[in-house]
Amino acid sequence: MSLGGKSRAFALAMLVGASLAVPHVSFAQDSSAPATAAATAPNPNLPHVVILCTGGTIAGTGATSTTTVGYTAAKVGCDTLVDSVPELKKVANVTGEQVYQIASESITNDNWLKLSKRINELLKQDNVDGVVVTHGTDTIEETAYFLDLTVKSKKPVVIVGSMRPSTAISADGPINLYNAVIIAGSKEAVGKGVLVCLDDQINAGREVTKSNTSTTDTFRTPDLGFLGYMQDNKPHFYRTSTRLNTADTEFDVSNLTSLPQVDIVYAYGNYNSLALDAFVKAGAKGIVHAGPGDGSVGAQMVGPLQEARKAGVVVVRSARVGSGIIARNGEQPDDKYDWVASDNLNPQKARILLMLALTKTNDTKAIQDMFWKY
Ligand code: DAS
Repeated sequence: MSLGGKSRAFALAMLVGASLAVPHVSFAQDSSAPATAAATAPNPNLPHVVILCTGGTIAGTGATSTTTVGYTAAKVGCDTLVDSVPELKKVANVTGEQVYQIASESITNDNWLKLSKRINELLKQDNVDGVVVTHGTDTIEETAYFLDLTVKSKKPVVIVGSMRPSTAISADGPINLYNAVIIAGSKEAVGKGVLVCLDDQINAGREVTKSNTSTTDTFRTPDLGFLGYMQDNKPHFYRTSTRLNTADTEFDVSNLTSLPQVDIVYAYGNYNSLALDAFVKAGAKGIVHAGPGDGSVGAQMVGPLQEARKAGVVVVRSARVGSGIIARNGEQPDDKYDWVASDNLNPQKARILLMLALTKTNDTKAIQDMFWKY
């Protein structure tokens, strides 16, 4: 571990301790207050980036500097997290807000609505150039797609996390946060949709998925690849997503206090309709079927899914395989059964789009069109 790294981990440990005593003055702990420039006079030559903290490993602490699993996520507060990377102040005027403090496997629809509404409030402010969201890695891909569909601005929104806790040797959080702030304040990232950047790789929020339980390069975009690199303090883009996002989407959550219930039925050999029947009985408005192969459906499940459709539940066929297009009328006669094909969205992302689609319509032709456009 380099001396710099050792001193950083030590500094963070000190900050974690100190932050309990002295609340940092330049961070709006109350996320309803307008973001103001940091306590020190803002540098007019630097962008103003607001860091919204939500928890996760990037805010996690371990018992020792070599603890990289079995640590506690969502422990370090936003101001301490930001203070532990003093280099941020060289690239942006940063202000931070603690929106919530959770391990992201526990995220809820209410968390998503609160975060999207806060980002939309901030990006309406002329003095805010971009937003970074620090987040647990487990559901970054879902939050990223939810925000890609509901943030009504072309300004950059970059979601960042880490695979090692903040107290670990070679913690990846500080460099990931530093890179995310640079991207969020950059002109190059404007209009590219919500982005996810860990391990120097810039991915599209719509396409990225967590592909490994523990490695720092876990975020991948299957088949299509990431959009570009972070290198030497600059984003280098080589492509952009072709799908509608952010300001070009039809979804508006500003007046929503809840989202329609959509559940995922995971398919496997010898499965049955117990889970599906329970979801429908509990009031699910949509079901995503995570089938093997090209979104295949076991013969024993076709009837129960048809019954769910007849009861008014919208059925979307996705696939558990992780990449590729779910062909409409491929493995199943979607036209005949009035089902929807998820295009290349994995089940957890298809659920996000179906939830938002159901805030607009129950019409399956209109919903299928949304799966082709977003
Ligand atoms: N439990 C994980 C989460 O909060 C920790 C992490 O990887 O961020 O998503």
